[in-house]
Amino acid sequence: MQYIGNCHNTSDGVEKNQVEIKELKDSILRLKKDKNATIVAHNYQVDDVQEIADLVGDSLALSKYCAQDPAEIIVFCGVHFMAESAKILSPQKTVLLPEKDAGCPMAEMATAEALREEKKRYPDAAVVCYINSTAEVKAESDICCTSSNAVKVVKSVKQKRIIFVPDQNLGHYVAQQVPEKEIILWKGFCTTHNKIKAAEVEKIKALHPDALLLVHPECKPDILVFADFIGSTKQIIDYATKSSASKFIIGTEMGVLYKLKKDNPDKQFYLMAPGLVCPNMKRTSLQSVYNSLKEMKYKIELDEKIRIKAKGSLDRMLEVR
Ligand code: CIZ
Ligand code: SF4
Repeated sequence: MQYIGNCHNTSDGVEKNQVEIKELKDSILRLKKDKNATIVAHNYQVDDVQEIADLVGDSLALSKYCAQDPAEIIVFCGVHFMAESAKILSPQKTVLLPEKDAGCPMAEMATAEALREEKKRYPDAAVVCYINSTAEVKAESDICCTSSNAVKVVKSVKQKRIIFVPDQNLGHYVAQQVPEKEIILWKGFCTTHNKIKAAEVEKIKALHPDALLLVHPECKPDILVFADFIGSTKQIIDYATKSSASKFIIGTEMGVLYKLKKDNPDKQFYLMAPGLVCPNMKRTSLQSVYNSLKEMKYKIELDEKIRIKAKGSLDRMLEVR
């Protein structure tokens, strides 16, 4: 979120002043109450959207929360695969994605058809899919994982050979942690984390030599080597919050800075590189959340056969301890 004077340059490109923002937030909260809805926001959402959410977290925590929450309408502020995961776990609920085109390029790098071809090439392999994947790809997979539990999930699979889809960087990181498995990497990547260059990391480390570097495993291997800690958004937030250190360089999408700073007002946080901004995550604005609730858009719909198979992948992941 950029601040221009006392105006917010919202992601819908319309500048709003503090009074208008407060009014919009109040209208959203009124509408939410009238409609018996819940609003959840991913850690990468803009600050204002995180502020009005009932829960802010990672995709899995949000989907689990939606499944146990009594509200019949879920406004999922995030990207498409996340709202889809909520719908997979809560088919009876209306799940709304405020911005129709908020997709995840990484999830779109794997299609069910291409995965079926890969499975034919490696008939003895199990398929582990990162949660950043479409419902169709989840349905074609044996088990799902997140960036928090990918190592545990891969270790839990009985097959020695594993097709890991779609993130090659997370897959590479997991392969290093679980050398007893043969991991076949898909060629997908996150267009935001993948573009960070080692020279940028060296530069910020030189500027803050006493800061700990916390990095997301969607970054490339030549970036992960610099890290003091590698983890998901939740793990990065928890690590910085519990740590006795006071300065941190954050190697994931800038949205996490909101919670990090809010929960740790006495600590210093620096973004690892200016490019750590996901344009799809930044599409959702207060205005789009309002429009979503008012006009009940955009509804996530899933083919029931695919949903049940995709749920199998998620359920098997939830059983891994
Ligand atoms: O699972 C999520 O929410 C994603 C995409 C990232 C993370 O590390 O939390
Ligand atoms: Fe997809 Fe990367 Fe954006 Fe996450 S940060 S939604 S993986 S493009």
